[in-house]
Amino acid sequence: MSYIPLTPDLLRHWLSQHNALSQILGGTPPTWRIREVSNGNLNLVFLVDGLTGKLCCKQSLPHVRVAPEWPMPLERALYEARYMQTIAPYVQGLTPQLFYYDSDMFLLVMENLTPHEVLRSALIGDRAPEGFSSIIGRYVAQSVHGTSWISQPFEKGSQLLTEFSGNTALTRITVDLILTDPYRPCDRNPKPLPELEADIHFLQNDPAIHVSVNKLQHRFLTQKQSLLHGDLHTGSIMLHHSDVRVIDGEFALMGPIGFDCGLYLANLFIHALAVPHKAHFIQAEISAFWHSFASHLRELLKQSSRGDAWSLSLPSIDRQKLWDEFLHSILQDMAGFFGLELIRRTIGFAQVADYTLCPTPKAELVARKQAVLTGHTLIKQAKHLHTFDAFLNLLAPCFKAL
Ligand code: SR1
Ligand code: MG
Repeated sequence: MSYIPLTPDLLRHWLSQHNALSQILGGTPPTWRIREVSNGNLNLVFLVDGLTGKLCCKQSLPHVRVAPEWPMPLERALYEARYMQTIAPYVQGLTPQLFYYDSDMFLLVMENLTPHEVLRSALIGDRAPEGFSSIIGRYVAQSVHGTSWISQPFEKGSQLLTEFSGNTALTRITVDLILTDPYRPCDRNPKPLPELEADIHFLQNDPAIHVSVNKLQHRFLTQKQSLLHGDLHTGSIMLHHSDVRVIDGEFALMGPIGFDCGLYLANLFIHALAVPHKAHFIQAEISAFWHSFASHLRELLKQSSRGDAWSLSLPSIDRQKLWDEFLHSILQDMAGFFGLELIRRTIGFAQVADYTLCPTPKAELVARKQAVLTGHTLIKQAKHLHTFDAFLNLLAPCFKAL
């Protein structure tokens, strides 16, 4: 079949032509229950239930789903498939299984995660269990270590650069929406609450913040440390009790490790700003993420010796110093990208549903102002951070006020 955006009936026909997938579903095609459940910004998503099994089908559209006037190449599905295949050996069980990729239809067929729910919805509905962030910390450590120059010969890293450097359409979204638009007047930025206009004017006219944002742009584009998920927010994670899965790797690219960390933590933090009584819960998740990430990464570094970076053996004290410096630079990147994500989710094109939890317009304004102020502080202070506690201290004024 050549590319056509799917409907439930077209998908039923397509699935009926693919034996292995039809067998997973069981029964006959007319008995399959197919529901469109698209709710992200970009793609079509269908859930299919059969007699004996179920599937999830995700297809690229030739435009942004929520903004049909914004054209978007279809190849993002290919990069998502590649990302899933590349990291699967390192993150055992923390992603859905990919069953099939159709390069003509730009269609992924994968494990249907039920009764899992999207972490952002679970947080909003107050159903997220404690401790999920330790698992995300492990996921990030395993995926970035496995695809780094430290754990594998440089030829493999070069191959990853080749395989993912073409993901320019989605990287362009990140460059514009996260790293640029909030800091300049731009038609894509939605009209802000009037009370936020002064804060935004300041962000768009402060040379000191522009210097720091410029440096983060440069790090994002030049520090090809590992294969990143590239859009690791609470909408890119599904869970059911302790079964946590990372989904939606279509923004994958080689980049600075702190980018995945910063995006994830900023989205958690916004939830605490919107729902102040959950501040302690969120603060514990933020700490759990970092401690899990850092300890798993150290453990993996201890085991690895196959990379062309760090290939020479060192006395233990020098090796520890090398790891400390590595984690330290990840922490600084994490803080900077955390600040950028806080700001773009608050005043940029793709905002987050967590703010709808604020009980009054006044409460929402306070939450948004705190996000902008904290983002501003983090972007400027990131380079001066030496410990995770110092990072937490920059968030502390908000946590204390909540
Ligand atoms: C036009 S896409 C907007 C946002 O949605 C995705 O989930 C990414 O976060 C992107 O920045
Ligand atoms: Mg997504």
